[in-house]
Amino acid sequence: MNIAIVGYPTYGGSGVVATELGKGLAHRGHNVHFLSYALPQRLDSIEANISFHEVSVNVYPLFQYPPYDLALASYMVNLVEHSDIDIFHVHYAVPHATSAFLAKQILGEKGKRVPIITTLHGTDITIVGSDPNYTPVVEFSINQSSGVTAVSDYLKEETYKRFNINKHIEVIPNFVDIDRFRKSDKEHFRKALCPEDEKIVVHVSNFRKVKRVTDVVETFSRILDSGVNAKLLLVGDGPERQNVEAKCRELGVCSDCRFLGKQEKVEEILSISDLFLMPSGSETFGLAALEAMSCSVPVVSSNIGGLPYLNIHGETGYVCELGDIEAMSNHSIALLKDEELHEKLSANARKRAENFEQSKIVEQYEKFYETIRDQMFEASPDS
Ligand code: GMT
Repeated sequence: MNIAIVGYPTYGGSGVVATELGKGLAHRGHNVHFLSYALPQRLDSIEANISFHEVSVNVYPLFQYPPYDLALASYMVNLVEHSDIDIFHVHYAVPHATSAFLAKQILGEKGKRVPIITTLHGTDITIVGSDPNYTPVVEFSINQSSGVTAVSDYLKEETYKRFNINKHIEVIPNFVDIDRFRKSDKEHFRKALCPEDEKIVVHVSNFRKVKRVTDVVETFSRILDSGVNAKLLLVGDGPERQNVEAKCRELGVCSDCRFLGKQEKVEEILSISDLFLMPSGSETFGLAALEAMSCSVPVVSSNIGGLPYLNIHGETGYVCELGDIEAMSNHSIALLKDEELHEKLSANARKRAENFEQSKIVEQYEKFYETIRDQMFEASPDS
C-alpha cells in the first residue's frame, strides 16, 4: 500500500508512535509518506520506501495565526494527485483529522476517494479537544473519519463520554521495539554519571504541566532523605523546565540532578536506570513508561488514565494516587533498597513490555487499514 502518515514531529508520544509505525510499515514493504511541519524526531534513518514532505505555511502580514491546517489539507490533496495514496493515517485529532476531512472533500470533488484513519492519542481528547473552542470541530472530524483508533480502552471510553461519537473506535495500544529497547551494557556511561555507584532514577517527558515533573523532583528529594545514594536524570525539555529547576534549588538537590535535554538514544539512558518516575496528571497510555519497562526498569507512576493497565501495581512497579508524593517516595525507596524485589520487578516489567512488541501492533494497524478500505469500497464499489 501507499500510506501517508500525518503527525507531530516533536518529542512526544503521538509523534513517536506515528514515526515508528511508519518505519514498521515500510519494513513490511509498504511505501510510506510522512507529512509534518518538520522532520519527525525518530525519523533517523534513510529507507528507499520512506519519504518526508515538509508542510510549510506561508506567512502573510494579515495572518496573526498562519493557517497550518489549510496548508496541510492542500499538501494531502497534492500528494494524492501525484503519488497515488491508498490510505491517510492521521495522528492526534487536532487539527490533523480536520485537515484530513477537508482534503477528503476536495478529493471527492475530483472523483478520488482515500480512506482516512484517525488515531486518538491523549490530550487531543482529554484537554485540547475538550476545550469548547475546539469541541464541535473535533467531534465532527472524528465522526467524518473512515476509521478511528484509540491507544487504550481508557481513551476510547473518555472519547465516548466527552463527545457525541457515532463510530466504532478500535483500540490499538502503543508499542515498543523490544530489540532496541532492552537493557544493554552501558557500564562506562553509568560510571561517568555515577562514580560512587549511586542508584539512577530517571524521568523522560516533554516537560508539559500535565507531566508534573516537579513531583518527580519532590519524590527524588525524599529518596535522598531516606539515605539512598542516588542521581536523578531528567530527559526531555519543555515549558515546565524553569519551574523544575526552581524546585531543584528549593529542595537543595541540584547537585544530584542532571538535565540531559532531548536525547535521541533514550534506550542507552534507560539501560543504566534503576527506576522510572511518571507522576502524570493525565496519561492515556504512557509510552515513555513502556519504553522504560522494555529496558527492564520498574515504574512508579500515578494511577491516572491508562497507567494502571500498563504498570501493574506490585508486579511491574507501583501506581499511586495523583500527587501522593509520600506513597511514590515510599515505594521508590523500598524498591531501591531491596535488591531481590528490584530484580523481580525489573524482570516483570520487561515481560509486560513484550506484550506490546512492535511488529504485533504494526500488524494490527495493517489489518485495520484493510478492513476500513474493504468497508469503504464495498459500500460504493464504483467510486
Ligand atoms: O499529550 C498528548 O496527548 C500528546 C501525546 C504526545 O504527543 O505526547 O501523548 C499521548 O500519546 C501517547 C502515545 O499514544 C501516549 O502514550 C500518552 O500517554 C499520551 N499523553 C497523555 O495522555 C498526556
